[in-house]
Parts: sequence; C-alpha cells; structure tokens
Amino acid sequence: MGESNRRGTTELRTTKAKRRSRLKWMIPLGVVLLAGLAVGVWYFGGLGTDKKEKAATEDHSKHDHGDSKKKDEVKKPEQPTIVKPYWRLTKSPPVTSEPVGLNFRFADHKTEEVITDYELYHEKKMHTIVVSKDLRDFFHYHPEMAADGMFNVNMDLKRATTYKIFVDARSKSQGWINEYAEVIVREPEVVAKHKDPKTAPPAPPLDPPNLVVNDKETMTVEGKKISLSATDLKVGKEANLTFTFKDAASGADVTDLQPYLGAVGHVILVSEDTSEYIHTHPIDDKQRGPKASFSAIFEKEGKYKLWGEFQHQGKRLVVPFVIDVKK
Ligand SMILES: [Cu+2]
Repeated sequence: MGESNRRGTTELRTTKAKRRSRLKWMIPLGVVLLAGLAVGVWYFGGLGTDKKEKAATEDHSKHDHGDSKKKDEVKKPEQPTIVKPYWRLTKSPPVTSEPVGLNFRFADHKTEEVITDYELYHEKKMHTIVVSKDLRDFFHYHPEMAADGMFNVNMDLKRATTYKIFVDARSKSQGWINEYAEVIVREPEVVAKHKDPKTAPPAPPLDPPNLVVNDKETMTVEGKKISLSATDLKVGKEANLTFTFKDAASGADVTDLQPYLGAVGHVILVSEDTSEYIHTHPIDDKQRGPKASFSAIFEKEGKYKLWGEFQHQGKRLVVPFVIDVKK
C-alpha cells in the first residue's frame, strides 16, 4: 500500500474500523516516545485502509461456525467493537536479525478502561495472525494476557518487508475485537546507517504477492497429500472449502485428524491486498478426515491466500492455497 512511506519513519502503523474518525488514529505521542527511548528511534501510529470493518464483519460471521444453530447469523454478522488500541514494539525499528516483541492491549473506547475480560475462544484468549504483505510468511500466535491486560508476541520476522498483524479476540463485556497493525522490518545495515531519526531509513519496497491460483493442485505437507475443493467462490455467496487428506505414501484416507485448538482445523484467508481477513472454523466439528469442510463469505472479489491449520499425530500442518473469488 502506498501509505508505507507517507511518514517516512513509520515503524508500526495501526488502523481501525472505518466508523472511527481518522483524526483519532494517531498513537499518542507519549507512547511513541516511550517506545523509542531505548534505541532513539521513530515510532508513529499511522493510518491505513478503511477496509478493516468489512474484514472484521466477515470474520465474526465465521467464528460461530462450529455451531450450526447460529448459521443464519451469517447474513447479519455481529459488528466488531470499537476499542482503543495500544501497540508498542519492544525494539524499534525492528530489524531482520533479531526477534521483536509486540505489546498490545485494548481499552474501552469511551472510559479508556483496559479490557481484561477476554473469553476463551478456540481455547485461547487472543489469536494473533501475522502475515507478510506479500503473503509469503504466515504466523499464528496465542499470547497470554498479563494482569494489566497486556499481550506480548515475540515475532521473528526475518525479511525486510512489511508485516500485517491481525488480532482476533472476544471480550465478555465488549464483544468481538478485531484490530490490526503493520510493522516495517528493515535490514540491520540500513538501520545502522541512519542512526539519526531525522534521516530514518527508507521502508523496504513492497513486493506484490503475485498470487498464483492453485486450488486444483495437491499439496504435500508432512507426508500427507492434501487437496482442496473450493466451490461457490463468489462475492456474497457462502463458499465451501473442503480439504481432503490422504497419506502420501500409501494413498489411504487420513481419518484421524486431531482437534487443534478446539476444532478439526482453522482456516485463515487474506485477500491479495491484505485488506480482507477471514478466520473460519469447520462446518462440522466432528469431522476427523479425510475431509474437513469450512465456509466463508467474501465481500470482495479477487485472489485470496488461505492457510489451513490442522493437526495429525501431534504435528501441526499448515496448508497454503490460493483461490480466486469472482464477482
Ligand atoms: Cu488462533
């Protein structure tokens, strides 16, 4: 996205639901300075796309998928709650040579009271997905909450590029919380050359994802052959995504997939421009293979990269595919 260089020195940019006034979206300068103190660097909150709410809407409709009685909610998804986010990198600017911690928490938009009453959802209070904006890298973290409502994710981001962080949680009092932020990671040599914040290093160029649709292909992951049948890939329709698992050596059906975080699988979908984010769970939670079916509703046409996460014989399988959603 074009915003990356707008402020030149942006290390971490955050965005929120479009209902919010854009002007409110600067991270308070105090936070900024605090974060930058140790290493004398730059840290500004910025603005991104305003597609967030749409994406979050999709996301919410999907959270309930294990529960068939909630199916009609698909048409009328719960809106994400407007919260006040706080994001801080433990090291700024982040570099490819070292992991970087991200601290974040959310507060009530009006009272500014920090939210701590998260519900377990798929066995965790907080789901944090990190993807590189070219959609090559995918990470799924589950940070624990500290007593003050803060979460810390230690991210090992090894490429000089921009990463997008999606946060998924549900608070008892606030409802669904969906927020995101972007982090620019640079080569240490580039940062070293620009010690003075006034000559902040340029953001690395953003490589386009150049996604190649491959939903007719078969993946081999951890000794399993995995195929995807994706149907009704149309905006506004309930698409079906069914994975089929076979043992790569014998060709036999895999029928003993293990529940992973309370479901037979999880599928994360991100649109090519990373403006759309969908986290969906199985239609039937009893499935253990060879098939695992998911549904998703897309609000935007175009290519999406998806990552299916499963578990078999104690091993986590991450299965990436690219699909094309038509108008
Ligand atoms: Cu998760």
